[in-house]
Amino acid sequence: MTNRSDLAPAQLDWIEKASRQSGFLEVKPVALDAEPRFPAFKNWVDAGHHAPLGYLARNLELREDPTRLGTRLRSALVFLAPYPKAWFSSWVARYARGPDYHRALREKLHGISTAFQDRFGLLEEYRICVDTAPLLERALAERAGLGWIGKNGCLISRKHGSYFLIASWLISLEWREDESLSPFHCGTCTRCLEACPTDAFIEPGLIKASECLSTQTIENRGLIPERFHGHLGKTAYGCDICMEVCPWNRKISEPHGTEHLPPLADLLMLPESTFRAFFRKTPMLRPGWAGLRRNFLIAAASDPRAPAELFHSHLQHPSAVVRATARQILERFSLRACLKNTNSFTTENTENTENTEGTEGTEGTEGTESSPSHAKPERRPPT
Ligand code: B12
Ligand code: SF4
Ligand code: SF4
Repeated sequence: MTNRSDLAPAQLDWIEKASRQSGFLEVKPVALDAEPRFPAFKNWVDAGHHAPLGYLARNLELREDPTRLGTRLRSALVFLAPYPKAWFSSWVARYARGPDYHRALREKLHGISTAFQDRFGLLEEYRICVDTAPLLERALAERAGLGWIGKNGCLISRKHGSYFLIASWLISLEWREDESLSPFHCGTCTRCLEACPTDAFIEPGLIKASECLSTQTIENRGLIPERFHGHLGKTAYGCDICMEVCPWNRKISEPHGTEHLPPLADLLMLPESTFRAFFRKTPMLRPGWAGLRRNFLIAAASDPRAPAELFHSHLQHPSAVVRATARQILERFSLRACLKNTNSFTTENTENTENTEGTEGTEGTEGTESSPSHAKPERRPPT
């Protein structure tokens, strides 16, 4: 027997159908409640392992209990969205090979929410979260029964592996069913922990954010410390290594494709307008144009055939971070001679953790917690 303010079975059926039609892999409901994983998160932050992602230490009370994200929010529909397959590049993390997912998924969920309210009546309150709220999204998806949090820290589904994104629609209707948690299926496997090139795992399931290549190539706007440079020979934006080795992704894996990007050295020699045209509307602008160029420069330097001229020409780049990165590379190659004739670069302040604060907004994109420009207020119907 359902109460008037419960999410009714017919409504859930409708949501499941709408989610399939919108291309989601799966959707499941879960009651909003105090987050059992919060103490682990809090210990992680208290130990400073979140640095330099300062936004993760804010709004802790909201992460502890997501009902605080809205006075009338009672449950969440958690959606799994497949990665885009718009194009292929071995240099770019899979999730970023297409349109910006924050925008794309929010639009889809807004569409579902509007159609739901047209059909079943206005919700008292709702909120759509795609990295845009201080919400432990993996923990919420785990409680919804969509999978387990693996030793690589990612949510893994028996059916879909872990190459997906999570989007949540928090609503004011109640969901009263008990949680049906997926068992932990990692067993004795430790492949991800061993494969991580930077030893970023503090312990299974938890990483030290500053050591992760994803942080360095996406969140860091300043110089990338040289100890990471060698690892950017395999990836230039984000990192999928701890998912690529996971046996649960074996069937889903599509490691090959036709490379969409020109060779990095050619890409970096293109006029700025052409360079930008490649990445416009992708999530790859999070580190900014300069950050992206910095990443590609470092990755290009892993190829011994890359011409020194490529790095030398970047000593004149308008961005201090790009100039300093070129200098890092040239110095590493013992090509200091290339610097002799240029006095354009002296000492410039390009701190490594520049701007990693306050990007939570999508939170970090919580980027719209971290990029406040994305943090548009949710449209809430009047009560
Ligand atoms: C900050 C952040 C990052 C940071 C920090 C990552 C991290 N592991 O914490 C950086 C920039 C490094 C990052 C990288 C990536 N991210 Co990210 N990120 C986030 C963000 C914004 C917050 C995550 C967070 O709170 N981290 C802090 C940790 C401590 O909390 P947690 O992730 O919930 O971890 C839980 C487990 O560790 C568990 N736990 C505790 N103890 C133990 C012990 C054991 C044994 C186990 C198994 C688990 C466990 O409890 C913790 C608390 O809930 C979320 C969006 C969101 N709001 O949730 C996206 C999110 C987690 N990221 C996502 C993605 C896709 C990625 C990348 C794959 C991108 C890429 N290709 O480069 C990598 C994967 C790196 C990895 N192995 O985790 C997806 C994950 C989808 C999925 N299948 O899980 C999310 C959910 C975004 C989204 N909306 O889809 N990310
Ligand atoms: S994403 Fe890459 S660097 Fe980060 S923990 Fe996984 S393997 Fe390590
Ligand atoms: S590689 Fe192994 S230990 Fe790591 S997440 Fe996958 S199954 Fe779990």
